[in-house]
Amino acid sequence: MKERLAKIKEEAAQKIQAAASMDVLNELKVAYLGKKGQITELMKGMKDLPAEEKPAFGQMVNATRSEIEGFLEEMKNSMEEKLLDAKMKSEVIDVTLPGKKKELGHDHPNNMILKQVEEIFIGMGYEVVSGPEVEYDHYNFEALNIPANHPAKDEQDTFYINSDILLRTQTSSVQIREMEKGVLPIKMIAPGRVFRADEVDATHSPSFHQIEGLVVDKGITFADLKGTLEEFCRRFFGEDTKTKFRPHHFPFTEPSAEVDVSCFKCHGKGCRFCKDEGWIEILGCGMVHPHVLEMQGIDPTVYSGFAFGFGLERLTLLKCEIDDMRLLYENDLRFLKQF
Ligand code: 2NL
Repeated sequence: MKERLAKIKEEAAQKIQAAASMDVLNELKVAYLGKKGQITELMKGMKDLPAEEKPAFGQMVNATRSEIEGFLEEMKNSMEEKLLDAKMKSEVIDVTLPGKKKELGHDHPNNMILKQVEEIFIGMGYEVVSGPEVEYDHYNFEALNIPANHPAKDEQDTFYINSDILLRTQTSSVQIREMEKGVLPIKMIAPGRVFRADEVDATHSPSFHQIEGLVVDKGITFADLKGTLEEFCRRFFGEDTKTKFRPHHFPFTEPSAEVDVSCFKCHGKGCRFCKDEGWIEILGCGMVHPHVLEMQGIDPTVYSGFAFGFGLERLTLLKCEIDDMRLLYENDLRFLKQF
């Protein structure tokens, strides 16, 4: 029996030494120490031995078992060490290799222009305020003095969610919400996305951006409106920019005007930017209609205000010399990288 155990042990030691992988090692463990392994089988034979031989036999088999366990453990450790070694070698980092360049993007042209506009108004003491894009008819139309039969309310111009809720067509709703809060004076701009049921072409898109401005305080006059917008135009288009206020009509302002700036390209001589007119139309404005103030609980005999609105894309196309609005939405890097 002693010889048999010695032989098993020797054979196990050899096979374990020669094992080429963890899998083989595990198979050997099962073959010797498993439920049907050689050592276990030997133990099972113990019941046929005379009682006095059992303890010595048991001790011998257990000793062999521990030794084989020791061989397995040792081999396992050395294998793990080798695997780790190989892994370390394969993952060596060559710190002398040139680094991978991180491509840094930049603002979208629309955002560059938005930041320029915001900067100018913040410099004049304005607050930048935002509000919901999905809006109640009340804030988008009614509170702005736009009657139910107004053409802008036509389903062909406005995206309705239901008869009461729509996608805002102007950011004026943000300013109505601000007036509704009842904290005066107000000096704010409201930039944001607006929606109109327009077909896509070089100058139209069903979703574009607007920047509206509102000032409400005691003693605000058309002179304040004019001075503010002239100053904005000079800062944005250049110091020598001239402005022209043409009478216009909006339901929410009275009086109302549209503003043209002298062409910043040809300085009024006529070129393709101004379509040979020397002037470029850029915004609409006016004194807030007394009824619009009244509807928000602001007394028009004590307070007055002016408001204005322009399209962000229009400014971007002009300032960045882009001739098709669709380019702003296609996210073609070849286009975007030019700015
Ligand atoms: C345009 C004209 C304009 C306003 C927007 C406004 C807002 C309130 C009250 C009164 Cl809360 N008016 N906004 C006023 C005049 C013109 O935008 O041509 N936009 C592209």
